[in-house]
Amino acid sequence: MGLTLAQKIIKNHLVSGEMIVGQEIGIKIDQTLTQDATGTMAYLEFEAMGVPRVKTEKSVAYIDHNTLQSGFENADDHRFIGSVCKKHGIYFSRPGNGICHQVHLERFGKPGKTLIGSDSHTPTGGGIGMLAIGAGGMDVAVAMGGGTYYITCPKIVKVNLTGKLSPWVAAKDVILEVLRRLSVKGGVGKIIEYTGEGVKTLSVPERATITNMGAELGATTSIFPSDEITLEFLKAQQREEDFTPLSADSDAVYDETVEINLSELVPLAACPHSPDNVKSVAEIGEMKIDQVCIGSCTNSSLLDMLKVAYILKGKTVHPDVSLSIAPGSKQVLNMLADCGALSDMIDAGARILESACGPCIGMGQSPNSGGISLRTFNRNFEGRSGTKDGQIYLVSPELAAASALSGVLTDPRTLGDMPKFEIPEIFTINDNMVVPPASAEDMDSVEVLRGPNIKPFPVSEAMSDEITAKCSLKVGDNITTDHIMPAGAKILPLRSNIPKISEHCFTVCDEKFPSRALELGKSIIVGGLNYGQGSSREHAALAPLYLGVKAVIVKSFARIHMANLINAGILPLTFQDEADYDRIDQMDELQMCELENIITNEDELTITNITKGFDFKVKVDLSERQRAMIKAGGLLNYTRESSK
Ligand code: MIC
Ligand code: SF4
Repeated sequence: MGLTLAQKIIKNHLVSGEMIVGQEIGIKIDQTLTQDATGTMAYLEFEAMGVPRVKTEKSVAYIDHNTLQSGFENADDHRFIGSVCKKHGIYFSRPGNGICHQVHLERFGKPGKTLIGSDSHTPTGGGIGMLAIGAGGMDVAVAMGGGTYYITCPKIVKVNLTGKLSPWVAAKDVILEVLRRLSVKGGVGKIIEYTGEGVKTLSVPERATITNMGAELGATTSIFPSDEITLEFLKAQQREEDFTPLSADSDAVYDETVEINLSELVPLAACPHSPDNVKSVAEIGEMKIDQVCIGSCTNSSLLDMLKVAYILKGKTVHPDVSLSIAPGSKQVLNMLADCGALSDMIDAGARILESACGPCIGMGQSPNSGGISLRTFNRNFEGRSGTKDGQIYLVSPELAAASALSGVLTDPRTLGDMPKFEIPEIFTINDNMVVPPASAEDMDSVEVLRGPNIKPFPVSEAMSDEITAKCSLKVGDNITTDHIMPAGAKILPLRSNIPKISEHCFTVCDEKFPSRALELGKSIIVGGLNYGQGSSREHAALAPLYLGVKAVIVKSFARIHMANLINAGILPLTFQDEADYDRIDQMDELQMCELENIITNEDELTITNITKGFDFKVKVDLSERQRAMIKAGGLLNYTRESSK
């Protein structure tokens, strides 16, 4: 039986387990990436492991999220990360060099290699045929130390692309269509593999837009074959030697198939407040807009920007619209400047932002009250923009630029003939903002610089045999990590200070949660389906840990967040019968006994609701390794214990 492309890469990197769907497998990791908002924790964890130099083929640390620097905190973090990198063998991409996923695709990613990154959009690398997976910072730290990365062996979904995109219909519309069909939980436990004749019509940046936003499906990752288009891209990046042709076997067997005829797609938008709330522009109808933001790791490539500049050239942004543009990397910005496209954008009235995440993570450019904002980003969760009642629509750069001129949601197909946009024969290469690490001889003399913003991470205790605690919070379906641990300009600078950032935990849902949880001392959270979707931020587990949360009982979990809970030593449980969710209220007292035995040997656990006087069952859906981690009180304790 033939293998799919993802299966081939997994097989080449398999360290433990068997490739059987649903079983835990361990894979060897070739490359890692971190970004600054998750990076400080990841490097503190790496330091705690005591490995002198990273053991990966390439590890890169990017500074792209916390670049506002409105106090000393971000700058402290940048300095800390820069010095750790120098000492321990990690390449350091300085602020201004660009968004991690865009730069990694341009300069470091390699077809057929494995990459894990402490950011959920790491699957961008799937655009050049990498097996690129988002993970918690602790997992990335372990991989840097040469440790194995564990995942549940996923199902493989084939997305068969046929036809060719019509003029002004974009790669963004492809992934929005996939999201419309599969939903934000449709990819959980799955890898999305793109195949078919239509693949050849898509450039690498277009493929990367699609794999990037596969994160919104909850998928483990997404991947395209590595073919002549990949070669052309790598050649233009002067990295021809990194190319390997890769594709699925012709007799590969997939678990599911989705058919998409590119020729039939139309411009789409994800409406507030979920990336799967997708409608066509025609369905939404004429809608006045207040803001347009173009950029983010989903849509900030040179090709995207050239299309935007072409649409804006010689025109003026509508007087009622604020347009901001953040090119994804220094390479993109430089090339836009050199060819005059940047000037076309500035001339039209665009507000040019630094090559960084910026508005995508609420770092500036929050819309006006109730404002309608079209963004080329990948997430439109409630409040993420920094304006609680902001109405965020996710769209393609083409649609965004056309609408910025007209002031209303505009179908870009009304723009007339579309010229051919192609990647250049050669990109401008200058890696002068990537600082290489010190040599093995010099590394000992490098001093790690820690400012007052860098606080140690919370220590978790070994699991106790009984948990009797109140439900400090009950939440509904599709709770995102932006609900659990909000980001934005005010909170992001606290990422290296767990006690401080915990004061904001879940405040989007309930302002009193942090004080209530602290007062209770220990507690349990109850939630619905797809709990913890979205980002990889382990702060969404570390803050609850600091606030005394011992267990989370939900209808289902998102992949990365569940792994982060286990890494933090918090017990993740799922309802056997979802109807029991309705029988529990916030502040009910719940009791779990004989945990030592049950977590070691059993697949289910009976919990007593002491307040209401009934028992209910939950699933203990954990691998042997995860059970050992929970008992030890998290990954760091487990690693320490197993290395004794
Ligand atoms: C995001 O897009 O939500 C982030 C900010 O990039 C996160 C990482 C973080 O919270 O630092 C992600 O996607 O993992
Ligand atoms: Fe940055 Fe936004 Fe991409 Fe996250 S989704 S890495 S915040 S650009």
